[in-house]
This record gives sequence, C-alpha cells and structure tokens, in this order.
Amino acid sequence: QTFNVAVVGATGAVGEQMLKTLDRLDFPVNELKLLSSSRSAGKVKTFRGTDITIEEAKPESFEGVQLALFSAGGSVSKALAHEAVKRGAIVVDNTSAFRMDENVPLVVPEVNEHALDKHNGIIANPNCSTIQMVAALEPVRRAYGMNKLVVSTYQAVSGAGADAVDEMYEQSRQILDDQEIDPKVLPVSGDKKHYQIAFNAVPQIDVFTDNGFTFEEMKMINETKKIMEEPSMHVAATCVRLPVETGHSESVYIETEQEGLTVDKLKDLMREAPGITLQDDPSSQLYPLAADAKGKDDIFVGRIRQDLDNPKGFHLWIVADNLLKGAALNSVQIAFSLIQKGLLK
Ligand code: 11C
Repeated sequence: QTFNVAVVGATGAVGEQMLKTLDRLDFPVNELKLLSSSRSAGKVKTFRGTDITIEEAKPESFEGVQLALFSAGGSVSKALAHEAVKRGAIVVDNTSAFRMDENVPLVVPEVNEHALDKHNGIIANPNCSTIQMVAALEPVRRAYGMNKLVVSTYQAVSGAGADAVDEMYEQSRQILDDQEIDPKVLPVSGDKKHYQIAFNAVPQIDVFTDNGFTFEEMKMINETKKIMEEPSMHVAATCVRLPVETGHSESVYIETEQEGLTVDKLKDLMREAPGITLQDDPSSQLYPLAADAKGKDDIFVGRIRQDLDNPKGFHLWIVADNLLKGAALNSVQIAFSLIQKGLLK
C-alpha cells in the first residue's frame, strides 16, 4: 500500500531533511504534495526524479492527503493541522503547537510507540533536544527507574533555522576579517536583543518564561515527563547555543530509582538499544562529537561515568543530528509506526 503525503514547510531546514528521509527510507509514497507559506509557493523541488511545484498551504490543500508532515512553525500548524485532520489526514506535527495537549500523543517510537494508539488525528513530534535524550535514557529508566535528570545542552544553530546558520558563518568571516558584526537573528529572532554567536556560547534558546527558565528548557522538562510517563520525575535543564552548525550535544546527569546499575551495565544497555551507538573509550579518546553525528540517523552516547558521591548517579554525553533524529527522521519513524499498527489508512 502507498500513501498520499503532504510536507508542510518543504523549504525549511527540517522540510528539506523530511524529503530526503522519506526517499532514503523508501517510505511508500503514492503522491507527494509540497506545501508552504505564500513566500515559497511556486518554487520547485525534485522527489524521486519528479519535479514538484510547491503550493501555498490552504485548508483545501489537504483533500485526499492521508499523511501530513508539518514543520512550518507553530502558527501554521495551529491554523491548518485541524483542517488536514478534518479532511481525513493524520498529522505528524514537528512544532510545539500541540505537544502538551493531553489529547495529542507526543511520540519517540523507541520510547512510547504505544501512545499512538490513542491518537485523535494529530501526533506531535517532540523538540529535538528532548528526543535524543529520552531515546538514550529510556532503556535505563525501564531497567532501573529514574528519579532525577539534570541536563545542560550545547545546541547547534541549525535548530534555530537556516537564517541562524547563515548568521553564524557571516559573523565568523566578519570577525576573522576584523569587521564589525551586526547580530540580528540569534538567540531568538523575535526577541528584543541579539548577541554574537560566532566564537561564543549563548545561554538562551527560545524566549524566557516567567519562572526564569527559557521555553526550550521548559520543553525539555515537560516533554520528557510526558514521553516517559513520569510526571513526578525531577527534571531540570539549561540550554545553551554554540557555534556548531548541526548536532546537539548534551551533558546529562541521572539518578536511578533502584540500586545496582554500573557503568558496564549502562554501556550494555546502550549497545542493545535501537538507534543508539555507544562511543565510549577514554583510553583511545573515543567519545561522541557533533561533527561526526551530523548526517547520521543514530544517537551517540559516551563519557559514561558513575557519580563519585552517589552510586545511583550517572553522567553521560549524548549527541545527535538535530535535523534527523531530532526532527525529520523521528517524524518519518512515527509514520512507519502508524503503518505498522494499521493506523494509517
Ligand atoms: C533549537 N530545539 O535548537 C530548538 C529547535 O520546538 O521544535 C526546535 C524547536 C521545536 O533551537
């Protein structure tokens, strides 16, 4: 069986990866519709040898569509996802628009594929930095329980979109050439102030919320509890942007509920986990690097250490391509899960 698929936001950094991922994973596409804002309508993209003209996304665009992959920003999803569902499509939404809605499953297939069974037309794809963390930690949580999770991120600029990537390269050149820089995009294009990203580390991703955490930090906290179905787990996050093009890195500290986990057992859990590659050998300086993770489907885990004061505490370094497992790949994996479960018709 093949399916009529729409990609909404086809020209964005994630949309671009969505097309490549559908193609290389042999997703059974009958007809592919590419949709976007009016700004990008009329552009042409090639999919499996066929040129497809991008159309402006409107409610009627979804007639006959069975699967709609949205990644054109929260406002587009809010305006059009329900319209797509009304017309019979299942929506996999890669924005934060519906993630915390209790009627919307928030899914990383390796962690909570079962949540798809209760979908009401919309399925949310989590935030990139959340996906790689929960997918790596779920095998530990299942085997030993988890009370506490504290994460600091080292996030790539492509998470903030193509304009942010351009800004990083332009600023780098300007600084090397002793020219003035004029930050306009990062840390958040819509916020009041903009800061240098080249040769810098910026502790703000997305806007601040009233409690002093940024929205990105709150996404990591709330989404993790929802996906792992652990509402009372203690989760804290500090999210930092670095001048890395693609590949989010995370320093994670966890405390298990039960005793008995060791570094060797944790490494075995990582070796056995789907979609995880263990890269951990201090004697040969082997550990995950963002530059190596770019373009790869797997999540890379290393620097695994037992805490020196708490035997139930462990430290890990988790790295993944934020545009692939963090976005496009996870969305396409959700779509495959829907097919496997007979939910996509
Ligand atoms: C970043 N994590 O790196 C963000 C990008 O809620 O899907 C993804 C935003 C989201 O800036």
